[in-house]
Amino acid sequence: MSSTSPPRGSAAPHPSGRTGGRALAAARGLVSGLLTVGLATLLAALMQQVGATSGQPAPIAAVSGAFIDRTPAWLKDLAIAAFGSNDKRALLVGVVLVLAMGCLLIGVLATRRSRLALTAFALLGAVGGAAVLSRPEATAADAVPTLVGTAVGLWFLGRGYREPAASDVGNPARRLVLGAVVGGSAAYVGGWLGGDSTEATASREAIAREPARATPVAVPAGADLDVPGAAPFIVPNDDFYRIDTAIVVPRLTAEDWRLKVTGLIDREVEIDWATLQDKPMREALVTLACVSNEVGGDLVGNAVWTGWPVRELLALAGPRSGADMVLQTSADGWTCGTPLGALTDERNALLAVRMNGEPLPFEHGFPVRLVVPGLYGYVSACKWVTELKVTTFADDVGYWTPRGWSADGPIKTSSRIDVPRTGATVPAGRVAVAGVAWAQHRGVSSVEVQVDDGPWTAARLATDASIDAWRQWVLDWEARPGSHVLRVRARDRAGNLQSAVERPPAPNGAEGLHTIAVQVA
Ligand SMILES: Nc1nc2c(c(=O)[nH]1)N[C@H]1C(S)=C(S)[C@@H](COP(=O)(O)O)O[C@H]1N2
Ligand SMILES: [Mo]
Repeated sequence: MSSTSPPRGSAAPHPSGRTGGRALAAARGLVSGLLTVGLATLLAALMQQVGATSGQPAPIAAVSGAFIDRTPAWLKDLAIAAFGSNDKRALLVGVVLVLAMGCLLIGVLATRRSRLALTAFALLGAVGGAAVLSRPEATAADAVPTLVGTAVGLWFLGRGYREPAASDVGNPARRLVLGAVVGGSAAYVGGWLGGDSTEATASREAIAREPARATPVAVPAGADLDVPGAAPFIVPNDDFYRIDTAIVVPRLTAEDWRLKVTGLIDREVEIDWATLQDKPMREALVTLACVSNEVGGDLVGNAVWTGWPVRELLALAGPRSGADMVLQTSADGWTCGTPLGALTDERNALLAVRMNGEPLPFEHGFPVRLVVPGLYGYVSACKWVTELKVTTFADDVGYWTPRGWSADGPIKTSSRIDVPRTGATVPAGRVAVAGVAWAQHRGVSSVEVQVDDGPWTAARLATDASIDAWRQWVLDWEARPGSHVLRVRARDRAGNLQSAVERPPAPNGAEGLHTIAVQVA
């Protein structure tokens, strides 16, 4: 291999002088672009899977997204008129075509003005990177895939024109094919891993810009006690626990989403996103809890959910007598069986479309999921929901039932100490002991704390915001030096005292009192 530059000005001994040479040079530009985009797409998908980025799309999608955001309304309308719901796909094709043209030209340019060509290529990469960074919620890490992809593309392009013509005729062509295969496979795998995130991201961002039309929920001022270190009353989306079986998070567009009601009903009903938007939405405070949560664990969280009561959809379908369960199915095939009654009674069982005011994050079920107060997630909170089959517990089972978990999953009255942390050393004197307690759809009526073998002392409760939401509590403890054990228990409005008997999560939820050890200095 030689590092000699091609002769400048004269193309005589170089293949670019011939038509075949120029085609080869153009192809080299194209393959360099494919490598860049392919590797950037793959890397973006991988980084997104491990949570290293904020989940911004690869450069092509980002450029398209940035373009949409800056498109005047009349052009948008024109595009929708011309391409209908394929307008975003048309835009993507357009961006790819323009990029491909640019790369072809750069490839040809590289044979004569190599430095200019490399600069132009780097500029294209910079535009892609800038587009990624311009997306809402983007962080610096989101630009890394585009940077790496551009570096590899530049290297490939630079290598190509440095190759002396005499070396071997088969070699450059073979290298081009290899580059195209690597770039193409990376793009394919990246696109698959990213789950077609391009259109889905654009779809979600468009919804994020729409105002939420719902009767707002009132969160009373005293619902959050603001004790440092304790869980906030409303858990931000980014901090919310996530549990599902999805290796690749489904990324649907709202436009492609459909939900059908089937089974033991009077008439089949199918709704799409537009239909759902016209329904009267409401906001509700609901605390989700995972049946796998250990005593003291953090697989529980509270959020404001916006949605349409699912009972109204079921009423349109008309469940037949004899039905006692609804088998919910997700876009990725996961299922759960929910008691029909919990979806038809007066509670706020919602077809949720927003979480804390934002469109559902992809990880939490975009575009639509179920949120059912009082039931563990594994029997109720289907994300990416696509079908509700009205059926019976005798005829159907949800995903987790044959895997050792109960068919029924009402949430157990529970409580947790957030501060101090177990094992902590605290100064003697007044110490705030604080945490949360939950008894969804029954409501928490009291929380008590016990220090060592002392009496159970009532904690101060935060203002009750909803019987479906958790409740913060705090106790001012006069801490004396030494080792101490603290435990907590809650009582619900139905009169149940939290169970002190220790039971593991399987088959229907852990029991026992959260107990911590602290040192007082
Ligand atoms: N499609 C789908 N929905 C699902 C699950 C799943 O595996 N797939 N897991 C459920 C379980 S076990 C819980 S606890 C909740 C968690 O919801 P979150 O990830 O939004 O906190 O989602 C439920 N919905
Ligand atoms: Mo769960």
